[in-house]
Amino acid sequence: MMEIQKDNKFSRRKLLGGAATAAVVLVQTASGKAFQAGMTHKEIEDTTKIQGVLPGTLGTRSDFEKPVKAPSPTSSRTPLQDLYGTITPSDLHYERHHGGVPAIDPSKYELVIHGMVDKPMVFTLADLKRFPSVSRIAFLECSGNYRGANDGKIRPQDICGLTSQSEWTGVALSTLFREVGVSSKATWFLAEGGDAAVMTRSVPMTKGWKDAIIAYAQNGEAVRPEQGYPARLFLPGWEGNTSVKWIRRIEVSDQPYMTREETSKYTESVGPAKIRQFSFTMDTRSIITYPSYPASVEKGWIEIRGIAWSGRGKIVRVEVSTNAGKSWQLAALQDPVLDKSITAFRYLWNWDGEPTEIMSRAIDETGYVQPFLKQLLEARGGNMGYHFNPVTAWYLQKDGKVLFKAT
Ligand SMILES: Nc1nc2c(c(=O)[nH]1)N[C@H]1C(S)=C(S)[C@@H](COP(=O)(O)O)O[C@H]1N2
Ligand SMILES: [Mo]
Repeated sequence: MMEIQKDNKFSRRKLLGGAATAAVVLVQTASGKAFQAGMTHKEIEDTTKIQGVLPGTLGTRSDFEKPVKAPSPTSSRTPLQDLYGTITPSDLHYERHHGGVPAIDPSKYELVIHGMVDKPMVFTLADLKRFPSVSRIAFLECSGNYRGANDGKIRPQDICGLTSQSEWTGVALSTLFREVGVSSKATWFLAEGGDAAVMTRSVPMTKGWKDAIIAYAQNGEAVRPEQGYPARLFLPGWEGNTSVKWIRRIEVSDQPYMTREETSKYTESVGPAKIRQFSFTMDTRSIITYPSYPASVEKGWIEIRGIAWSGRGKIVRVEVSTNAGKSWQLAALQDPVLDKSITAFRYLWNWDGEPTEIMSRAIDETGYVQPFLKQLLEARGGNMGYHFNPVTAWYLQKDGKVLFKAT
């Protein structure tokens, strides 16, 4: 920050600071050769002295901004610490696929609905788009969304970057159920993907009737290939793996199918000799995204910022502690606070510069309180696995460096 002197003069050099060298790069990459030739450093710095870039066919991200996903062979994590608000830019939506991203020609795409129905039917993409559409903003989260690190050098992206939020648009599955005439005796349906993993999950009909969407759009454009182009199942608030991408078949039944994904995977121990199966709902969670590793902070006013979400409903409260959990303060929630959606929160805090731990915990409309890691490990008999939503703490060192701390 810079103060303007009383005579209203201030140093341009100081105001622009380190941006000067980077500005050269911007001009060269974005606005082409015409503006580079013969221009002095000073002229390039002054954006009022040169013609800017002309309108194009696609927008670009500023060359100064480089948010990126963190990919591994199985997933790619959203850079939560680099984002603002609650909608994840589509190219930064996390990815999780078991057999890679298939290339599906939308003109050949078909969705079959059969089983306990009056009229088995095949829907093309155009057919799906002819039905009345629905849109809703909701988060998606992988049930395996937790990481820790003993050295504290781990970002929100690494800890829980397998969550993202979009506005999803498509046709309500209930509309298609009516179209095919689902039997009143049906209790489950199988959702099958058209990828190399042929991912399959059994879903209770109640969810299908309630709020399931066959989504063909995401944040105003066609669903991205990584998210299931040309259409995916989207089940608000439920573990990500049930939102089957590249959906090609729905079979209606009166029992679950016990697929590989719901027997060998996606079950978790709840005690020493008990396993939980069909644990669909994502629990309430929050994380402070600023300040967080690898940021550094200075003593004085800090706006603590973060996100909270719950698969059970709306977030009603986020509490922040700035003294390692000894006492808790209410954070302000940013509107809109939507059902099964990421909600932004903030808490203004004056740091005295002494080392401390800051943390947040979310409470949803069912009264569920986000647990500490210790509580989760006790309840799960020491097993780490799916559905880990612990309170995340950040340790502020005296030098202002911020490190992850397990709770
Ligand atoms: N067909 C298919 N659907 C799938 C998967 C898959 O591998 N194949 N992965 C699932 C898992 S484990 C998750 S967490 C979400 C991830 O959705 P995203 O990649 O759009 O974030 O998709 C689910 N749907
Ligand atoms: Mo997942």
